[in-house]
Amino acid sequence: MSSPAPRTVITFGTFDVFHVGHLKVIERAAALGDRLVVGVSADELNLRKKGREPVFSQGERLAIVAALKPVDEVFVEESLELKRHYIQQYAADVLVMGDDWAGKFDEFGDICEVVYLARTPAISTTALIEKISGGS
Ligand code: C2G
Repeated sequence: MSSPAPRTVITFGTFDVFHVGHLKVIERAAALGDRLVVGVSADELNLRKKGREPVFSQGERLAIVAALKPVDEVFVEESLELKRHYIQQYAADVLVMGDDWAGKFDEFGDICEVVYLARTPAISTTALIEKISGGS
């Protein structure tokens, strides 16, 4: 008897100034399948989207995410518009995002399951940067 095909989960993020909220979403995403693939957004994409460079470069952010136990594979997310392509390229069965993105990726429900997980409260890269730089 053949065993069922492994279930691939994909998630995306910047993961800048890596914190426990990032860890939790990655752990919970991994628990939804057998293999976790993470798209780490490119420096260029961040600059375009947020108007500032990330604190850590894409090479550093990729290395941190790739070293996590629940992560099987990482790649650079070059554009937000390429989500469908990445889901297909990595043959993902499930797309997981934090619920700050709720509803935004429902269109991919035709090719995979789309799951939004509750964000970890009271922690964000922006708040950390402000705290570290003495802002609050
Ligand atoms: N996250 C979380 N809890 C927090 C902070 C972040 O669960 N307190 C989750 C986000 O919801 C997201 C992941 O951690 O699923 C990565 O967060 P960001 O690095 O802020 O990613 P973002 O810049 O929103 O992603 O295609 C999406 C892009 O790559 C951008």
